[in-house]
This record gives sequence, C-alpha cells and structure tokens, in this order.
Amino acid sequence: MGFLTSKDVRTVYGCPYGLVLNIFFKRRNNIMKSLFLSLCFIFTILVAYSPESYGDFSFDIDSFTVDSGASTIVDEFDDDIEPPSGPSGPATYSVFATFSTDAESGGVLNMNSNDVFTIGNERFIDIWLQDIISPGIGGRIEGKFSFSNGITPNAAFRIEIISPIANGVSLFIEKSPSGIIYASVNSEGNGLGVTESQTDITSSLSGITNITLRLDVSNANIVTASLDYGSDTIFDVTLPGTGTLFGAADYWAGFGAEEDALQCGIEMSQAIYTAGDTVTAQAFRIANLGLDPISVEWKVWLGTPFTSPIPIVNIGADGTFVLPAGFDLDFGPLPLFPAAILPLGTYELSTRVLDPVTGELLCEDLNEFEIQ
Ligand SMILES: [Ca+2]
Ligand SMILES: [Ca+2]
Ligand SMILES: [Ca+2]
Repeated sequence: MGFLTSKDVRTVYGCPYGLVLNIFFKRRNNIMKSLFLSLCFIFTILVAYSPESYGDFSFDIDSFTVDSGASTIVDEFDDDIEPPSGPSGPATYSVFATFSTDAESGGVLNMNSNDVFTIGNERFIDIWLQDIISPGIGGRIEGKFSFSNGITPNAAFRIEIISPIANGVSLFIEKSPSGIIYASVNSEGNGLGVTESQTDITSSLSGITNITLRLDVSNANIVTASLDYGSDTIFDVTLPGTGTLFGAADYWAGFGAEEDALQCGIEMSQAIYTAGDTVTAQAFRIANLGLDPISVEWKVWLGTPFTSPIPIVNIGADGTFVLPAGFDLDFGPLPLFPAAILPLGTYELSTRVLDPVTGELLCEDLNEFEIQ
C-alpha cells in the first residue's frame, strides 16, 4: 500500500523534530516543556503509525433538473439504476465516477469518496448532460441535495454549466477545514478560475440537511445562483456575483461532489479555555488521498499574544518530506499544555501545507482560541 514504515517515519520526522525541539527547550521554560512533551507524543504516534480512514464525504442528490429553455429534463433518481442511465435512456449522462451498484436507491443517488475519480490533487465525481443549454435562449438547472451525514471539512457538492471549449459557471457548497460552510459562485474553464462570490451560510444550514442549488441563465447568458434552504421549494437567497457564458456552442449541465487529495486540519477541543483546562487539539490531521506520493512543506504554529508565532512543525522546505499515496493520519485528540501556564489572551494553532518548490498553498486551516 506504500504507507510509511516505522523506519521511514524515524528518518523523515526524527531529525527535524529533534532540531526544532532542542532550540525551543533552551529558549523557553514551562510552556516549552509542555510542547516538548506533546511533540514527543506526536513522534511516538508517528513511529507507531497505522492507516485509518478519515472524514470521507457522502452526499445524496434527490433530483436534478435541467430546463434548456426549449424542454425540461428531470431525474428523480428513483429507478435504482445509476448514471450514465437517466431519463433519456441508458446513455443519458457522461460519468466521471465509479458508482457502486447500490449507489442509486431510495429515490436518491449517493455520491461518496469511495466512488471518485482522482486526477492530481482533485478527487471528484462529475455527471454531465452534454450540449443541453444553448446560448441566447436562457435556461435553468437545479440540484436537490441532502447531507444527513453532515458536510465533511474539505469536501463540496455542486452544480455547474460548462462548455468543454469555452467557459462555465459553478455553484458550490463547501466546508472549510475550520468548519465554515460556504456557498460559492465561480467562473470556470478555459484557464479561468475566478470566485465571483463566497457566502458564509453556516448558520442558515443549522438544523437543516437539505438544500437545493439553482443556476438561472438569462437570454443575455448571465448566470445567477440561488439557494433553497430545506428544499421546501421557496428559494431563500440569491447569491451575490454572476457569471457569463461567452461561448457560442451548446453548454453541458452537470452536478457532482469533490474533495482535495491533500488535506490538513486542526480542530480545537474548545473555543475558550480557563485555568484547569488542558489546551487540546481535538483533530490534528494531514492526509494525501491522491494516487501519487506528494512532496510537501508542512507548517504548524502557535500564535500567542506575547511572542511572535512559535513553530510547532516546520518540515519539508527542502522537498524531502514526502506523503505517500493514501497517507491519512490524525494525531488528535492531542493534549498540548495546561491553560494555566499561559498568559490570558487570544491564541491560534494553525497549519499550512505548501508545495515546497512553487510555494503554492495546498491546504490551510487557521484556528483561534482564547485563554481566559
Ligand atoms: Ca429523488
Ligand atoms: Ca436512475
Ligand atoms: Ca427554503
């Protein structure tokens, strides 16, 4: 499977941690003793590493509707036959997924991370109706989704109108590693990747596990996005930002789900700690769910009200830190230090994963917490 062996882990992690920790330990007192203990704990876990599955996404689509301006296609996903089969017969859709034989059942099509296509850092499911939206006559697409298993951090579901030879517009519901759920309107394709708007809808989805996504195309080819919270057929919000379809040929309409192959995430056990609490990272994860090993630079730091940020993990800038394909490790829950030993104020425990050659940001998770 290509996971790290104990020997590999020692080689990769041992020296950098040893260097970082010795410097800390000389400079600082009680705080650094605690960090030292925690990081020794991380090292121990890494040596004893065994893979576990983590945070797989699972979304249902209940119906997909395409109004081409001339006719309307509705798939209710209620015949238990997965795409490419659909309302227009066995070859209705173009499919980029490996659906299991029971993916469509109970009137919904389940999209989960076991059924994804993987290319580079993208793990995705794409289902398309080809050449269905013609420029200049308007149209509409709607996807009615449910997420009774929640929305996994780093994962998204979406609807999209796109041309393989021109551009397109997508509407995503995605959860950040920090747990914020965004609705984003994007211009896509032809080298374009522009976020037209990103709206925090976390509170609007509180207590709700259904949402309908809609993209309307005007006769002037302007695309507007709207959401129906609860899928009660009453659309609740028109999102800011529009896209424009500027191609002359027919557009494809589709839906799907996705996650990044490179994932990182820290989740604090509490937002506020007081004396007597132990500051704890409930989740402390790095994963490469892709098909190929990836060289990364991994940084974790503690931001404090009394010093510049203190590096906790800082490895791979030289390109030698490689996450094997399928690597997925969560160190949490990871007790860091007693709240009582630190001055009161606002702290952060945050992480970034970068491409060590280009510096491209592959993953980021910023987490503030308070000591009161
Ligand atoms: Ca249905
Ligand atoms: Ca079907
Ligand atoms: Ca509604």
